[in-house]
Amino acid sequence: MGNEESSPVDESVLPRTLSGRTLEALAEYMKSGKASKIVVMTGAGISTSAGIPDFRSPETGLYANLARLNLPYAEAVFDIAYFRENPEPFYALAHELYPGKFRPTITHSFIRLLQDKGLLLKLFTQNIDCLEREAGVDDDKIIEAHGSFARQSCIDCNQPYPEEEIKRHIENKEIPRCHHCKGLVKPEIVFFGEKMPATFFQNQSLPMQADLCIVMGTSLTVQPFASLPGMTREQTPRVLINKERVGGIGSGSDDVLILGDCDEGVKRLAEACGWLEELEALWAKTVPKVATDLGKPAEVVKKDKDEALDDEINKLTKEIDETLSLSKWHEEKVRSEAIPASSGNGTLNKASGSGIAVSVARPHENSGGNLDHVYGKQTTAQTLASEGLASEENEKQSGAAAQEGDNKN
Ligand code: CNA
Repeated sequence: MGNEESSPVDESVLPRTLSGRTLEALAEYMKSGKASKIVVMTGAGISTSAGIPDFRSPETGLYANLARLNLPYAEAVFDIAYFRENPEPFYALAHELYPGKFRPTITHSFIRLLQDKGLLLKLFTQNIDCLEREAGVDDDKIIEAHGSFARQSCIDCNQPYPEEEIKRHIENKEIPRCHHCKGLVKPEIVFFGEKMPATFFQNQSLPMQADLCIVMGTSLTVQPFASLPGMTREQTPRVLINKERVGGIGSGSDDVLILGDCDEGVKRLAEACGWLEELEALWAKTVPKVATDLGKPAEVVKKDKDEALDDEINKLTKEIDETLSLSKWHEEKVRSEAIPASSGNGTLNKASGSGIAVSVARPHENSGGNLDHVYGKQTTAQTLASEGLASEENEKQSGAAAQEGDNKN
């Protein structure tokens, strides 16, 4: 298993597999054909340049905006109990984020390139935006650890719901209902109170088979996803392409750090491998279609990232504002049921329909717009502690330890 010590490996320690802990040595290894089973692990950072806001950060303020809109707590948008009572806010958000509105980044195309070269063993992503799929990564290569918009089903009878129909409903801002039992339909994004997909647990030990592990655009703070790089074998090279050092990567004998913007990082790596032209050609194919399947013009990729984020926040704020003014009574109802006045510490204990009790100890009303579940740190990793995973307290500790590790370096 990979070494999870957080201090950087001593210079005197020789790499076991690579000829050096540099981008050039990594490229040499990749070109040699020895890296034929690559696992890639990604997070929100690979989609920020596509214009998808990092919902949690104070800079974008998206969740601060949600909180301002009188949701009982910002996380309610992704809370299954709240959704049952009031699905409109989620669908307002889905209208903004539904796949087809954003162009994959060159980093997504890099993953596609690995697949085309027959080198991709599996992509583990925490993202729900489906941009890997839009870049052409095959369904059977992707593990969406926190679910995604790729599938949808009834929350009561679990019947799958047709994609074309949900697209139409989302575009028309209507709430889809199950054809079988009239229950609510929702995309299979993992909400508070829901289990992670079984495919995650079925593939969790796959990194042990890998001969290269590439981690990109994630803070590696959400468990159990954050443990995946540690599942690799000791001698397996691991590369981190990220703005900051995370998850103790850099402590192993064959860890390579490519710190900075991930689009730039993958371009440098592709160039060193002699693949840059192919990569750029693949990315060029991802230019948005002139018309979407819905017959409306696709949103053109914004020239300026800040402009794109502002637009998203403003649009979403307006949508949800409208929605909430229509359903105020719902909110009051859920507020009174979900947060009893006597709860004092803001702790919300939920039990999902699947019978898995999830404890989310979080001062919702003081969340500062921090949506920690699918979209943030110290989530329900926590949630995910279901499946016999660590207790929430333990999760917090491991998150804090990872953070501490980062701070040390
Ligand atoms: P995170 O905790 O926000 O961490 C993102 C990491 O990426 C940080 O270490 C950043 O420094 C780094 N980063 C940001 N931009 C770049 C960039 N351009 N180049 C290189 N590095 C960059 O996000 P995680 O994914 O680790 O957190 C887990 C949550 C966030 C998951 O549950 C996701 O579902 C959720 N999320 C997903 C999306 C999406 O689907 N696009 C968007 C926002 C949040």
